[in-house]
Amino acid sequence: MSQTGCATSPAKSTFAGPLNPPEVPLELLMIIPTYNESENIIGIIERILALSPSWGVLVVDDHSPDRTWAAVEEYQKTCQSHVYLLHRQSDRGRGKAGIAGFKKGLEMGVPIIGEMDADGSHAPEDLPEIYEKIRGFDGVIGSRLVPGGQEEGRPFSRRLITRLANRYIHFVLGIPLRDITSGYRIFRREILQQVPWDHLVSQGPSVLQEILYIMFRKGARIAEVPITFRERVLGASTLNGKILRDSLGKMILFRKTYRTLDTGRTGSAL
Ligand SMILES: Nc1nc2c(ncn2[C@@H]2O[C@H](COP(=O)(O)OP(=O)(O)OP(=O)(O)O)[C@@H](O)[C@H]2O)c(=O)[nH]1
Ligand SMILES: [Mg+2]
Repeated sequence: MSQTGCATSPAKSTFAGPLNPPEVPLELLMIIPTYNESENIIGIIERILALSPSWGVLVVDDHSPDRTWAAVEEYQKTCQSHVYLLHRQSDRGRGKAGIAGFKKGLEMGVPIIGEMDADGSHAPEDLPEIYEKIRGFDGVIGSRLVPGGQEEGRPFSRRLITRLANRYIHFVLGIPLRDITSGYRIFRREILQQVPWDHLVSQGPSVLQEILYIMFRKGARIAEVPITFRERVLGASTLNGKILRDSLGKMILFRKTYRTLDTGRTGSAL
């Protein structure tokens, strides 16, 4: 496999592109953090690649015991598409994986960078509409909670938690979006460049809200597009009650940390 990049920290993280890189320039890079997603990852990659030759994926795997990273490496040998792998061998975590992915995407010079889950909850087929919407905006969120948005196969308790968590975050941080907990979103590199990636407070999933809050304090314009969110079918969830409580507890810390970031104009959403 050809190394199209270099290790971000010696021997702990390796970055590689496809064996036969495509000639078409990369316009959209979707970061997919993975941990034990070997049953899901190749299907998701293929569904994204089928949408446009100038769209690609960056899988950020934390040395999954089920060897998700090895499945991606095998795929890179045969495909002629923008498929990249950041294989992190220490420092496990959804939050840190996302941060490493955005930093790598910025380093690669990609104009629009997004993130989504590997478990099928975020349908690649919603991506064209999300991408289309970014004209005139700094970012777009795939939203379950705007008109037209849906959740399929989710128990009532999970739907309730999503709604209560969003109300709480909205109350504490004042972010004018409905689905602040959505992990399906894309951003322009100009707004991503304003995020202090090496100094974020979050280590876990609350990084999703921390990034959005920083962007809003800096005046970002973010839109929401309805999506149908589907409950995971294969593999196991990594979310638990402790992670949820820790994440929600972080919102007050974000408020204290970033309140003074205001650049004079306030972010808006449509
Ligand atoms: N790299 C990396 N990815 C992770 C880690 N934990 C979770 N992920 C990935 O992050 C995404 C979201 O994780 P899920 O376990 O589906 O969590 P969730 O979507 O909040 O919870 P569910 O609704 O139960 O699916 C998936 O693609 C996971 O594989 C981790 O420690 N490292
Ligand atoms: Mg999930």
